Amino acid sequence: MKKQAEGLSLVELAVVMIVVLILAIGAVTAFQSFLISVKVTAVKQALEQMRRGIKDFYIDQTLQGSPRFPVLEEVSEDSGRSVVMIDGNLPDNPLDTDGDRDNVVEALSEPRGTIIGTTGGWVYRPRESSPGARDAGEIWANTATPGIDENTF
Ligand SMILES: [Ca+2]
Ligand SMILES: [Ca+2]
Repeated sequence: MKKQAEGLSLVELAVVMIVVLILAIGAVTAFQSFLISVKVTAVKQALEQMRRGIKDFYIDQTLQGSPRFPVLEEVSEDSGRSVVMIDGNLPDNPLDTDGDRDNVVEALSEPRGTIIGTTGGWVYRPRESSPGARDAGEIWANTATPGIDENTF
């Protein structure tokens, strides 16, 4: 009896290609969620550093006898350096998608987590939103990626 020709039939080849395709899609999806988790971690670290810097600024001012939170221009890096960061570099919001990822906009009476405008970056509240609110010095992400909601961090 003659042995069947070696190699894959068209149907077998198609099955192999489908399996490879499914594996590739799985790898891309896993890589994308890895990238997102890196960005989420970076947002949390940036917020932690900025919040610590703002708090330290307030403590410093208090020790000098005139307690106050930094104004927007002192938090922002636009005038050269951010006074709340040791190295003067305000961190980027990695989930900001425009060219300027460390821009800061000012919150007035908006509740914490509110997205203000369309420039992304961060939202900073230099003064209390209402008398006695005790929310001055808050900072949050000015972006709300679906499924992440980093503005609530
Ligand atoms: Ca920066
Ligand atoms: Ca921006």
